[in-house]
Amino acid sequence: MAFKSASILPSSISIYKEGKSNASLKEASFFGVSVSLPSHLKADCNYSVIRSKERSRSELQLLIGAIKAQTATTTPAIDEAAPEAKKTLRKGNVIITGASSGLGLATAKALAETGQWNFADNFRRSGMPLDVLVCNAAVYLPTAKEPSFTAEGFELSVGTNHLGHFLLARLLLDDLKKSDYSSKRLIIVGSITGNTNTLAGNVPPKANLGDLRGLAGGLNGINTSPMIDGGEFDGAKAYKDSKVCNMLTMQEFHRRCHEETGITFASLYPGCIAETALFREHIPLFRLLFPPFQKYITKGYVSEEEAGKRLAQVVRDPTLAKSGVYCSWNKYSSSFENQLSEEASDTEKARKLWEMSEKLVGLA
Ligand code: LMG
Ligand code: PMR
Repeated sequence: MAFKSASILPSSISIYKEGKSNASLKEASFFGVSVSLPSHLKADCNYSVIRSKERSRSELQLLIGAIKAQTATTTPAIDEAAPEAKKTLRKGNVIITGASSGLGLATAKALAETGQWNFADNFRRSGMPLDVLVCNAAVYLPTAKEPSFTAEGFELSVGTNHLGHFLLARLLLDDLKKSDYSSKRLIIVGSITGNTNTLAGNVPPKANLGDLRGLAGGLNGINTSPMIDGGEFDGAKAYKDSKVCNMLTMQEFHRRCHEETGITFASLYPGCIAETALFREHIPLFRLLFPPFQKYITKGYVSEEEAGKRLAQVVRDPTLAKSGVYCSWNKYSSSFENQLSEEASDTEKARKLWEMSEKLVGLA
């Protein structure tokens, strides 16, 4: 279970100081410690814990991996046979720079595969409070002909974009509960492309979770389909499906946990970030034409910087503290509570998705 949990976590976790929250994630990670784990080889590395106060020197030393490159931390097993029990009876940390690929990644992977590394535990042991969790990492594999899989055998898009977030959010919910911060939030990034009540959501292939039969079977592509609805693999659809899962999960969290915890659960579509590493797998022609298409034709284009400011608003703006909502922005950059598609607001589907997901990630 430990391994299962650890290895479907997103590829990195960055922690950085206040004052950077309006900066782009690139800048923010300058002060960050990132945790890379094996199964999201291509994931964007955007789990960020924005800290509201300066920390003590000793805490800051934890952040000593203030290194721009991708960095991994892992934790050794408890060695019960060791005589110096005090020194070894806790999980330690290792920082590996350059861990988004190559040797660094392979090392982080080897450590994680020992089954003893689990970021959530590690974070808890650091004693740092968690006030806001942003689940933003995502992969998009529009040109893949065949599915690829996480270490646990889940189709990679849904494994990364939904199951990884679901597990991380569930594991860190207790930490959020304990926080004494004035406005605790859990944010899961959604997308217009998962919402079939929009033009963008009607561009084929359309999101559709069906009766979740593929998910129920474990999305492993062996004895079951790699797609949630049980259909043939389609990378673009898998991404859109995963975004429907994100939006459903946010609402299910709201229904199950908001009243008791006071945590704000929210999702958003920050606009079409047409120039982003999310499209690294797309064909070059798409990457060339998509930005002008969005800028001059659909007018849905936003820069990474503007999108970052929007997400930062959802993290900290007191006027965006309502729970259970999906935020969007109009052409004047004013936020509003947007309407989700029928499927993305289906309460029964949300419940089933929650229950199946917790089984798959080993929480039930
Ligand atoms: C699929 O193709 C791929 O097959 C798949 O592998 C994956 O990549 C997937 O979504 C990703 O896409 C999608 C295909 C669908 O799109 C294309 O092939 C077109 C690519 C377009 C890329 C953008 C570049 C556009 C270039 C235009 C030129 C730009 C020049 C800029 C210069 C500016 C200078 C001024 O495409 C189609 O199937 C075609 C038709 C799709 C239309 C979809 C619209 C459906 C509308 C339905 C409306 C329903 C009503 C909805 C209700 C709304 C209510 C509000
Ligand atoms: Mg889309 C108002 C129209 C609109 C918006 C806001 C988006 C957003 N897109 C729109 C329309 C269209 N797109 C139309 C009419 C087409 C057919 C030409 C089209 C095509 C298209 C493709 C091929 N669009 C795409 C792709 C992708 O590969 C992107 C995708 O689906 O990624 C999953 C994409 C997107 N369009 C968007 C947004 C936001 C995306 C990126 C998805 C995301 O950021 O989550």
